[in-house]
Amino acid sequence: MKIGIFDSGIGGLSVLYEAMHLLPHEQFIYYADEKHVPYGEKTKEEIIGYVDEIIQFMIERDCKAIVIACNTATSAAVSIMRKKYHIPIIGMEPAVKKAVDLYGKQKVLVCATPITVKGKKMLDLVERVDKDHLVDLVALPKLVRFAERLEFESEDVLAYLKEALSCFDFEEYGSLVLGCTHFNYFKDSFHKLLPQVHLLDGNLGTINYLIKNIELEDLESSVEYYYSGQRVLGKELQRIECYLKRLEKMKDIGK
Ligand code: DGN
Repeated sequence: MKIGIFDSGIGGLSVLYEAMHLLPHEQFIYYADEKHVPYGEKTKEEIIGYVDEIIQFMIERDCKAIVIACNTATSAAVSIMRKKYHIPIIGMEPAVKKAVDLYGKQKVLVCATPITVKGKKMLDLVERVDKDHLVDLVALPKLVRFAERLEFESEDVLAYLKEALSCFDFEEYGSLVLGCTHFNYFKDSFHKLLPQVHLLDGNLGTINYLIKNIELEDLESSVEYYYSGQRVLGKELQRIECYLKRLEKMKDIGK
């Protein structure tokens, strides 16, 4: 059987990337809901509808477990989907606890989409782990659009980040949590602005949690890609290759 991984767009490829390394004998379906990206600008009800459709799609294609590789969709829909379906549904958990545990002598900056930043899931998580009031939250909605048009290193990206983070005194921060899977493509820009800060994402934790919840198989590794239900083939696969190469380049930055 397969493992389904999905996101509103290509952010979740960073989770697939991690999964392919940790699970070299599994078969994957990756689904980018390109028709509805960015989820961060949709209503909760709309997101629940999209997520439900994708999970049904994956179950029909023999998935034994599903990873919602999107913090926004996790925040809006994971608990409802877990009640509805009886296979493991794994959500994203921003690495806030890890940041506080490892670097909690200094402040922690958590970046995500507006829905994630304001969502109950995030606020509960911060309340649970941030005993010393070290955690600050900031929404960076434009990064998702930059990533979707393969714009990673432009002056505009850096200018946007500078402006959006201008109210924070970088000297006070020891870590920055990437609370949106699309943000993994911009580790070099974050690192340029905050060179002394450790960058953390929730991908490893998510895949480790997946591993605990599935029966592992010994299959020939493969990935099928879909854009909102349409199989991605031929030339379009090259775009995905570009994204995966970019992730390879980012993997050790800010560790
Ligand atoms: N990649 C998604 C996340 O982790 O929140 C964001 C997607 C979006 O559409 N805003």
